[in-house]
Amino acid sequence: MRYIISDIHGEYGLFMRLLDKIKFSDGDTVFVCGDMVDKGTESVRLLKFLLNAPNARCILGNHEYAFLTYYWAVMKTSPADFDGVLRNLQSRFYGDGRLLDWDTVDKLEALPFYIEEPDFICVHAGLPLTAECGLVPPEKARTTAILEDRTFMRPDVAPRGEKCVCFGHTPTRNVCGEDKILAYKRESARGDTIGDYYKIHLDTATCLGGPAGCFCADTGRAYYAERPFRLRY
Ligand SMILES: [Mn+2]
Repeated sequence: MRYIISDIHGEYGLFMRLLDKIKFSDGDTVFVCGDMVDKGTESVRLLKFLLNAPNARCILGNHEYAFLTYYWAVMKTSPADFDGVLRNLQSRFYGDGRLLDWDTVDKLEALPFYIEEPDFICVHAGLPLTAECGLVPPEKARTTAILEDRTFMRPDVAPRGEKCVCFGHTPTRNVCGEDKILAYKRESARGDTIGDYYKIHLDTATCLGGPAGCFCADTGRAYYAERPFRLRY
């Protein structure tokens, strides 16, 4: 099965509980639509797991991109002091930053901005639309639009594309008042496969006390792992 998730934000434990819940195994694949890091306390642990798992496919979110931008700036000022640079980068993560190593930094730097599958596209925030509400292909979209654009989340934005667009970036509670995955179904489609949807908004506000949630591309079902206790902000 193919599962899609976004905006885990350092919540390693909750993410693992979600994998347990869906009985994630070697034959499955998880697609992660960015923002794996920051806010939670286990960003690096989560990165190490995801960037080394053969059946996890990840893209950059604005939080990873901000980290890389910082890294590139630091490298311009002190490129020879590798130990110093790594310590500097470690201090940028709240919680488990000391676990950061060069292998993780290099793998992060190699991540793409999008993933395109035969029936869906993963981006972090969205894709621009043409005047006719068609999707601008991800290879032609500006990276800032892919990473930051908040237009795509609006319920009235209904792209006419063959492929379903999966995205996160903004908690769905801002759209519907609940921490749940919003899957927008095509008219008169059954909904039991991802091709029956035109877009799927995946950010369940995990960093704000919400559950971790994922969508199964092969059944059209959403799964959630709730926290053992409810945090309120
Ligand atoms: Mn984001």
